[in-house]
Amino acid sequence: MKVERVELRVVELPLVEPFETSFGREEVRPCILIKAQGDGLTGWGECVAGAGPWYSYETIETAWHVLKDFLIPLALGKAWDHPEEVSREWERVRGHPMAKAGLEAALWDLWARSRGISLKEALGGVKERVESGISLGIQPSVDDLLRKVERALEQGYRRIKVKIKPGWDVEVVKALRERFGEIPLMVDANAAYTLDDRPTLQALDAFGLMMIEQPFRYDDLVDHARLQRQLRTPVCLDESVKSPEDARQALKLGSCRIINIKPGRVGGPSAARAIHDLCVREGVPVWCGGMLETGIGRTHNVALASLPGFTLPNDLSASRRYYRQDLVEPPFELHDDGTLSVPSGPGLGVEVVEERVERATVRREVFP
Ligand code: OSB
Ligand code: MG
Repeated sequence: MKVERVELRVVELPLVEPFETSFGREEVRPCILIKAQGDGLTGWGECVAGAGPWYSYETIETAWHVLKDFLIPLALGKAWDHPEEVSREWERVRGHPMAKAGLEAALWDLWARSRGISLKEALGGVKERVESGISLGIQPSVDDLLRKVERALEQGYRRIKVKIKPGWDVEVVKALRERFGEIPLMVDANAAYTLDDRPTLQALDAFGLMMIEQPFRYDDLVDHARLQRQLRTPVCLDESVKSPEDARQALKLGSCRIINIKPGRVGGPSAARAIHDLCVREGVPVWCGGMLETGIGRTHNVALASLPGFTLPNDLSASRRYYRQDLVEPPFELHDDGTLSVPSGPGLGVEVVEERVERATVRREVFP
């Protein structure tokens, strides 16, 4: 195959409700969409870098720069047989996993379509449905959160994740346990704590949580290892694992017992699959995280989550939980059993509605 044309766009979609974490609050989700064309086919990818360097150092601007000036030139016009060959060319570009992941995803879609197979098949997925969990942001009050959780449980979500930060943690979890009993519950700190906060984390340890996600710094492995030795609750790493190599080191150090795999954070579908394979070998459960993706990124994530090692519920919720109108048809709907279907048509297996993409576009450039 050969990529002959790449189109980059920044799109902005209003969220159905603001999403607040320990690092900030989002009301509109901007992202870069990548459309790669070659051999008469089109592939789509989504780059999850945000407006500011809060979750990671990458932003829309840095990702646009790295895509435009380095990654796209290395991909255009070269013959290749598999997307991994192209992404290997990018290894000399240090860091910038979100920029790489968006373009690599488009190449996987293109490649799967060229073979007439679904992304699920292309990646080696086995599941027809993936388990859906919901990630609930920090709310104005505990009562607001209780209402949100009640609604999510009614809808059938298989696990509830709540964002925490100092001052919004033990009391919140206590209220949830009192109200809802032993529901599958976990917390995500987005790196808001330090070793000095161990009393708080020890207190959380008493609530039988499925896991505590990323309590410490976005780049820490050592303090997490120390914490994990002192907790019964599994630590799950998100921000700290930016590559298969980070995952290897984290497991070696005992920094976590679970990994949240986000293709965007780790450099793309190939790296995500490599971390999955490593975790399966090591007996470490994984699940697929999310970055409030539009239907394009979500479809890639759903296909990844169909791999056999994704044994825990994912941050893959129904389209309507994020956006009034998704960019793909059909949108993702939650089945009564709390799962989403994995599309089975060629490539993404859903239709990208270009007219909606066009309406949401605030910037566009075509290469060459
Ligand atoms: O830490 O998992 C996170 C969204 C944006 C940035 C970071 C995170 C999240 C989520 C939402 O938790 C997951 C989703 O897409 O449903
Ligand atoms: Mg997280």
